[in-house]
Amino acid sequence: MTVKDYEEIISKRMKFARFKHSKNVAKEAVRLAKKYGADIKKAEIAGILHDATKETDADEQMMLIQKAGLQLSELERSSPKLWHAISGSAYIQVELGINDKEIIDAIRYHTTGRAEMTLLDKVIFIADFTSADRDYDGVDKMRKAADKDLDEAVLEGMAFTISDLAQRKLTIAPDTFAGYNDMAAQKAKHKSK
Ligand code: DGI
Ligand code: FE
Ligand code: FE
Repeated sequence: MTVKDYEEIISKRMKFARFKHSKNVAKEAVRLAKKYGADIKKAEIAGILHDATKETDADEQMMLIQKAGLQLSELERSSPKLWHAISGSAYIQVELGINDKEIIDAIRYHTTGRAEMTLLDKVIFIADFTSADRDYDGVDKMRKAADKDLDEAVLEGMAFTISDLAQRKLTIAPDTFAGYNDMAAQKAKHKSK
């Protein structure tokens, strides 16, 4: 299947605004992949598909997760915002027959991040923060960071998410903390050299 095929498939699963967002993330992911040497084709595919199940019924998401042999932790179950990343990674395997682990993981961890993120994980994580449709306080700072240093941008994005969630007294997934700690520890190591 081509990226055009994927576009057509997901356009039927979501409203136009999210479809635009998905196309913008794919475009930004390709730009970042070129800049940082990630696989351009995989970046485009993971970008277009990253929110494939964001507007999918909870029941269907749970079915996809089960079909892919995945399990939600207690905390993930109680955080609906996290479901689409997991069910999205399930959907592309179960319904689209994608078996590329790098693409599957980039979608699985696009919301939380994780420890030891791959280059593709980072490209998708940041493309979601800096895509053309994003317009939050600090988006210019994130875009500048993304152009300068991908790792620094990932750390900045994770710090932003954690502060925001803590401010709102929401649960924070272990993968989110693991990603933050991993990137912060790497930065500390480089600094002390
Ligand atoms: O799907 P998008 O809107 O494009 O972006 P996303 O997949 O990064 O989702 C962002 C939402 O997910 C935002 O409302 C914050 C939330 N989120 C991110 N990390 C965590 C989280 N929510 C919880 N409960 N825990 C997390 O660790
Ligand atoms: Fe998302
Ligand atoms: Fe997104």
